[in-house]
Amino acid sequence: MTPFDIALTLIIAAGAGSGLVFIEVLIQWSLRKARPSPPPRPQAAIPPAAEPAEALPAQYVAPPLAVREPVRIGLGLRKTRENFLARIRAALTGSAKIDDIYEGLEEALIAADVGVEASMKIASAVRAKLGNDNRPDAIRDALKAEIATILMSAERRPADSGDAPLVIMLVGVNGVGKTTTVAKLAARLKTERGSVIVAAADTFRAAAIEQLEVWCDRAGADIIKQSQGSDPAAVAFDAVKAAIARKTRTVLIDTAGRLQTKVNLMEELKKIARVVARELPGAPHETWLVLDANTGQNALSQAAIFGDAVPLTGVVLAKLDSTAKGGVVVAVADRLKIPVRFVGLGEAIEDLREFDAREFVDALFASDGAGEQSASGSYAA
Ligand SMILES: Nc1nc2c(ncn2[C@@H]2O[C@H](COP(=O)(O)OP(=O)(O)O)[C@@H](O)[C@H]2O)c(=O)[nH]1
Ligand SMILES: [Mg+2]
Repeated sequence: MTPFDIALTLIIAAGAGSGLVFIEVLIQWSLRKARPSPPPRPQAAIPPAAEPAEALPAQYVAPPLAVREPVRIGLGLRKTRENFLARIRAALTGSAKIDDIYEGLEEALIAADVGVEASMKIASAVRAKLGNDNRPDAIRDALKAEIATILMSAERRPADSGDAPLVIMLVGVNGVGKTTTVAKLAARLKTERGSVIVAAADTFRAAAIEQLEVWCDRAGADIIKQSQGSDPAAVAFDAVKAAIARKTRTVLIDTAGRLQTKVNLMEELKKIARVVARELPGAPHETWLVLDANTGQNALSQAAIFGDAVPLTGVVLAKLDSTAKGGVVVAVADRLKIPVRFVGLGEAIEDLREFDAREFVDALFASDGAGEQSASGSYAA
């Protein structure tokens, strides 16, 4: 190769090289144009993009009242039923020995929070009725009848206040669902009986009074309130006085439930009852203990504490929808001998159902989903 050839080769190579570099640059450039640019790295201090401002209402607007049918007891009892029936089924199919069957039944009842005493009583009553008959259907039917008998034995006619306003006071420990129940009752009794006044007699927290105001607004009930920290008995007194003057049909008294200050609380409740009776003899016509269905057997000691202060005429079992231990209804009826008036089956204003022993037992024993249908069918909403 002559020096000229070498020089020529070098020039060609350099030219090709730079040509290649040029082509590479071109390719890179066009590729970058085609690729979407990578998303900007999120900045830690800036929260994720918010909804457009116009999508948010300027003010929270409560959904309209009664947008749907009241919940059915079968639906509310789903958790209790599933748990209870599975155990009953296991007891009835697991063993041919009669002792084992009844032991299994007792366990199923206790697990549903019927209480040891009532569970043993029910199981032995069924056994006394059936003897050695171990047909599952017969046992199931007898069990159902026995539970219904206990529930019905506690039933009582509701109080009648004549032409005067019917005064109902709700008591119970904090958080069981008193205020929610007052609101649900206000909406319901407004439709059934006419005008309602609610007394905001839980004056401990300002938020409690505000909560009740919102509910009353939605329920279409009047509210009598005073400022935070005022005397609850004075609020109740004002409410009854206003109800008499306005010829209001029903007064609902919401009360505080701080059990930490047990002595004070009980004195406060007694005073409310006393003061109300002074204004309207016979009032409060009903005093209902609100129980959280999740509480289980502790419900009975709550009943004892409140029952010592004010004579209880009924129970409202709230939050039955959120427990598998709805059998506490049976324990309450058996031990306290006071009727369950209503059950709470959810957080919405319509989620309150008048308690009906037969409907309850039917729903409890309804197999897989049938409870919802039979309950809705047998009970006008
Ligand atoms: N799931 C369910 N929650 C309920 C029911 N009743 C009340 N609650 C809830 O229980 C909580 C306490 O209720 P509240 O009425 O303020 O209790 P209070 O302290 O006794 O007045 C609230 O979050 C309610 O929404 C019910 O029947 N079912
Ligand atoms: Mg409350």
